[in-house]
Amino acid sequence: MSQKTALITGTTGQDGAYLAQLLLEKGYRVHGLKRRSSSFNTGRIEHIYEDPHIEDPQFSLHYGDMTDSTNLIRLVQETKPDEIYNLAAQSHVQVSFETPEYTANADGIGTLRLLEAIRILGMEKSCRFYQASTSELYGLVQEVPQRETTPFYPRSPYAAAKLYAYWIVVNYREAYGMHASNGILFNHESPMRGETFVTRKITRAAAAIALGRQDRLYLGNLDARRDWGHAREYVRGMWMMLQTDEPDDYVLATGETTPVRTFVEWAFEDAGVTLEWRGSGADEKGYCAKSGRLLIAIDPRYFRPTEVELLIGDPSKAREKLGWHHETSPRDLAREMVQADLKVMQSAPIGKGA
Ligand code: NDP
Ligand code: GDR
Repeated sequence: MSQKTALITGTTGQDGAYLAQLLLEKGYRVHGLKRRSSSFNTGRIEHIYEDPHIEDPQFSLHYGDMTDSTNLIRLVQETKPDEIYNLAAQSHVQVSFETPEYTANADGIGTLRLLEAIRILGMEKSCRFYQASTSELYGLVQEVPQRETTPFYPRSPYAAAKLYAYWIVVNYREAYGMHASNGILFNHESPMRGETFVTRKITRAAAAIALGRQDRLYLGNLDARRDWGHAREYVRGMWMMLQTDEPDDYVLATGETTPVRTFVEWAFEDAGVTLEWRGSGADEKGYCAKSGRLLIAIDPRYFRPTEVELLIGDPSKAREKLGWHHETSPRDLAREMVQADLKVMQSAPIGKGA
């Protein structure tokens, strides 16, 4: 069997890094799209980076951007992928309220640009397509647990952009017979998670506070509930979706939901810091250490104009049709992330995060 070639957009992100590694292990030739940045943005893929000067490198990076269709057409033409994984996105929900037009452009129209590149090049039948869709599509609760048939109700510019991307993928599948699939993935985290997403913000702060390197952690809505799984297991599901005879849309989730508040408690317990609850609801003052020092405070700036209060996914379809299942529980995920941050923190300075 000839070697398969994959193109990953968003390869410098959390999922892109795990997916590139998985595909290299499976013997793929992997091309990754990276953005031009004024400082290095390849920290997550350093361990799989290959010097482009070596003969026949298996992993190559190319400059590009989801807002530039000329670039995307050329990239698809040059790399001739058997599989495209579209993971690139402005992926921060709160930031999407600040940059709604850019988010729509990169996350929504960017997906269309990539699908059109495939079509313009006549690759509809030879190139399979994975779209990084999201549980944020469910937004305001319509049904619990959420599954492939649950109605969407986006609650942010990010989710609205991803809604367009979801439907344009379905449309290109139906209109042009493309093998194009949406993975509706619930939150997935790891030690490589971006530092401004809530889990990583918490595990980094728990580690830093335990080591005496940070005084206080400011958070927003502690009552939101999320279905948190491990990113390494979710990228395996992405690959599985492109190996099926027929394209389709699948939920990947653990089926367990946890309040942000509980994740805080787990992380600080794992870092060896004792918390005591002070006040609740409107009187909420946060958590303090036994000494009485306030360690966690609520900052309204982290509340979103419209919130997604409850996510819990039903991954039955992926289990039955793909044989996919999660392994890491949210509790174990928190432990792994805290341990990793304690290790990093002992050898590197801490930066400031949103
Ligand atoms: P990250 O934010 O870690 O990574 C996003 C990637 O997209 C980065 O490589 C980033 O580049 C790149 N990117 C952003 N904007 C552009 C652009 N305009 N052109 C090209 N590249 C761009 O996200 P994750 O890895 O966590 O998520 C991967 C995908 O899955 C995203 O589409 C996200 O919306 C979606 N998703 C994520 C979930 C999760 O829980 N992690 C759940 C469901 C969906 P740079 O490194 O330079 O910033
Ligand atoms: P989310 O992830 O919005 O679900 O999107 P995030 O970790 O940002 O927020 C989860 C929940 O925590 C609450 N929260 C805070 N969030 C952040 N970032 N910072 C805080 O200080 C804070 N305090 C409380 C939020 O209000 C929210 O309810 C992620 C992204 O990866 C998306 O790209 C992806 O599509 C979805 O997951 C599924």
